[in-house]
Amino acid sequence: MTTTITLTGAGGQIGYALLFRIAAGDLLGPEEKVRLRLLEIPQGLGAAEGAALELQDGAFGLLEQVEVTDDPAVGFDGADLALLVGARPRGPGMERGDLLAANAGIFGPQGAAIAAHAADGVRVTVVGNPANTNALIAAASADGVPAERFSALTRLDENRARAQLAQTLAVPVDTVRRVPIWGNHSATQFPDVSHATVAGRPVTEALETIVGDVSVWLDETFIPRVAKRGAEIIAVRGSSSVASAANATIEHVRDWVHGTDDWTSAGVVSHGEYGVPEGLISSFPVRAVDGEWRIVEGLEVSEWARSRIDASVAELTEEREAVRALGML
Ligand code: NAX
Repeated sequence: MTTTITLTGAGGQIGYALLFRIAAGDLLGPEEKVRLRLLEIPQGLGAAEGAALELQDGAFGLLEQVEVTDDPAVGFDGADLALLVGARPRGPGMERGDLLAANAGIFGPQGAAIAAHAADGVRVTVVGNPANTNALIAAASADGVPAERFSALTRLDENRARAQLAQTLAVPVDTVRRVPIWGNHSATQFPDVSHATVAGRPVTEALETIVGDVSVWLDETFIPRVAKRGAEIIAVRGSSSVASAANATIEHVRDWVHGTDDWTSAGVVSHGEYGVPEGLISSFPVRAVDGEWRIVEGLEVSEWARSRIDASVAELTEEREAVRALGML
């Protein structure tokens, strides 16, 4: 079988890190052939074409075809999976409203092109920021494609949270499980350790002997560290997260397609779960079953967690209102 994958922003940094892993089979496994459609804006075509030449030189057995285009109708043609990575970054002096409007101008038409040209079962992952609201705009513009087929990346935040816990507890990262991200992929996000386990034991219990007052550590150290990790990477590296973002994107899409054996996090459409207003694309604890994200329901939410979730969801509501006020939703 061959899967058609459309990558927007293919000439950018994350695009470059993603392409070779997809071609090597990291996304869909060693049996599934892939056809890549690289969608860019005219200024990014050269970089995408260069990446396509390098893909050719990789002589990847799974890679059937690579097409580079700046036409969304061609780019999304027959797409089974769409990875929307290209976005407008915040420029100097740009207000939040300007950023939302600029991105609505990208994700609205892309949503419409997906509805018109992609394969029937298309699944869309939005990485480009502001990821949750961009996903909302794309979904709203994709007539006839269920909103459940759109999701926003918060897996990088979850991976950062699990890695911080593993480092603090001095344990292998894969023993730390169930650390969902709630809300927006932004500084208001809530990485939640309430139900997390380390080698089967509650993380909060394991933390007590190491950090002392766990709630103070969570509020003052852990949550800010995870929420501001992107800024930390920029400060240290001189450039934003790239390979870790590509890795999280691979894990997100692979899990969506192949299923999960435990919880993970993704920005998915709310049907009112946990009091999140219907229609928002908010991050939740999720499982992937039969190619669909399923929100993990029935979890106990403490008053403290509730206030954290509410604050991030309030920001998502404001973003939706701002886009509506611009007449773009
Ligand atoms: P780059 O600036 O390196 O690349 C972006 C590429 O997108 C450029 O080549 C540009 O020409 C292209 N592009 C812009 N508008 C386009 C359009 N309408 N159609 C197709 N292509 C278009 O950024 P990069 O470092 O690759 O980051 C990409 C996006 O990921 C940014 O919005 C960034 O903020 C976001 N991130 C999201 C993360 C997440 O966890 N959700 C984490 C990493 C990253 O910060």
